[in-house]
Amino acid sequence: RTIANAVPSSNKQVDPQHEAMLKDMCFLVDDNDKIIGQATKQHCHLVQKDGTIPLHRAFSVFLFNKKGDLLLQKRSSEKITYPDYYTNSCCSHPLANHVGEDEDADAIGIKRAAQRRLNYELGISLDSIPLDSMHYITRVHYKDEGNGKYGEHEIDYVIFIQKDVKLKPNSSEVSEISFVPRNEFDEFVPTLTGQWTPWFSLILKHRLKFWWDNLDKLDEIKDHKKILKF
Ligand code: DMA
Ligand code: MN
Repeated sequence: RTIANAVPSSNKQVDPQHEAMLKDMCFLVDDNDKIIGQATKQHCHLVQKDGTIPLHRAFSVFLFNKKGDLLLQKRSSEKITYPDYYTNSCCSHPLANHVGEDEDADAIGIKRAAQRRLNYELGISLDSIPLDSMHYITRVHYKDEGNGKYGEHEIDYVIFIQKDVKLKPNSSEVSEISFVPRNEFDEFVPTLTGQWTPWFSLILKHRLKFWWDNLDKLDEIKDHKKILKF
């Protein structure tokens, strides 16, 4: 099994679009995921002199097709954080500059943000991923210092979707995609030479296969109370 080239590779200049998105406003949260403020995407990802990174709210989507194969992506080389890393289907942040993405009830704000980014990064039409097709599984708190300049420190909402959708990846975000069957996953991972994002690696190490094996009963395994700390 090889990973398919979804789009032509792009050159390595700092993309003005990615630079502009550094001004987006993310939500700062406390350890209990209560919103305590807002800060630019740049500020939220800059590793401070003392090694701290502001804790902010994020989400990770795991998109499965009807057969139960998981969509993986390779981040484009233009991404400011973790360029060229392999990772799960789609990740991003709810933003203060988008209406309603701070709404906590049923993680509806996160689902709105996930729908927006699935459309932007993977070209999935909004109507094929309605908010009620998204399963909020649980939250994960993790920190990673990245390249020492830009890293991550997030409370990450894990969202599962199982649906056959049409993909049209955005080459400034995603350079490769592949749907991987559950029974080929363990052999497939070592065939890739690049690095995996820390959040994907942690979720894989601690929970992914258990969740994947329970795709048809996600309601039984979801936990909206406890925040996992990896
Ligand atoms: C950020 O993902 C969210 C997680 C869970 C790491 P990202 O870097 O892909 O977000 P964006 O593309 O919006 O910068
Ligand atoms: Mn982040």
